[in-house]
Amino acid sequence: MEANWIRALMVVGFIFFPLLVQGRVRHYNFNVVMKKANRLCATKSIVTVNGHSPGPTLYAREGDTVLVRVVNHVKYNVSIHWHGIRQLRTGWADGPAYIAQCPIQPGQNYVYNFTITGQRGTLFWHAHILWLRATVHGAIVILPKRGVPYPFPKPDVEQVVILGEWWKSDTEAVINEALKSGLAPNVSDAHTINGHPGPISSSCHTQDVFVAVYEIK
Ligand SMILES: *[C@@H]1O[C@H](CO)[C@@H](O)[C@H](O)[C@H]1NC(C)=O
Ligand SMILES: *[C@@H]1O[C@H](CO)[C@@H](O)[C@H](O)[C@H]1NC(C)=O
Ligand SMILES: *[C@@H]1O[C@H](CO)[C@@H](O)[C@H](O)[C@H]1NC(C)=O
Ligand SMILES: [Cu+2]
Repeated sequence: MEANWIRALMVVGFIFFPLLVQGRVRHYNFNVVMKKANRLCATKSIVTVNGHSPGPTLYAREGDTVLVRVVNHVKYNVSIHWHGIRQLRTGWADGPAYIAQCPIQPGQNYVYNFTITGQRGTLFWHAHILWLRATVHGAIVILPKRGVPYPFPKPDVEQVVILGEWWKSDTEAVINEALKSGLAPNVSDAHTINGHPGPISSSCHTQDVFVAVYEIK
């Protein structure tokens, strides 16, 4: 009787222990699409992930496997780099175009498949071809394994802050002009926090302001 119990426990352990150690699989869909954006009293079309810039925040725990299916709906070749992620035997998921992979061509897709090992904190992802990273970027939040505390007191709230830049001109036109002339590319028109330059102009700043609402318990 007792032996049966032990055997049953062992079977359960063999099934669930690897799940605990290996972590979960996190699925994300990145649709690379054009989107009209209004900043600094001007509208232009930008390359985005899922219509947002910055794009979606990836959440994972240490030990999780991340699967990101990137579908390219724009006219540019695209690749995405997972900045700071250690690619252990998954070099083809790292992202730099023409270094780790051929870029994803218009109408094509690619699945990035990597496991997060031995690191936690907030990193970021960005396009790794042309100047698409100007608008194609976002955060990766890696939480400790379940049950493992932060190495500091638990914060009341957490907010991802992404510092960026905004050009009124098309950013591909900016870099192409620089490559042709051999001069430095034009400097940006504003710095941004989470994609918003702030209320620089008095009249039309509806999309220029970043707002965060917190409820402190
Ligand atoms: C797009 O990438 C493919 C390889 O994936 C390459 O053959 C092609 O020349 C690239 N197109 C442009 C416009 O760079
Ligand atoms: C991701 O990679 C793992 C390990 O190499 C493999 O077992 C799994 O089938 C891959 N998943 C997909 C969806 O490509
Ligand atoms: C770069 O700046 C110069 C000088 O202001 C301007 O004439 C040019 O149109 C700009 N280029 C782009 C691509 O916006
Ligand atoms: Cu990078």
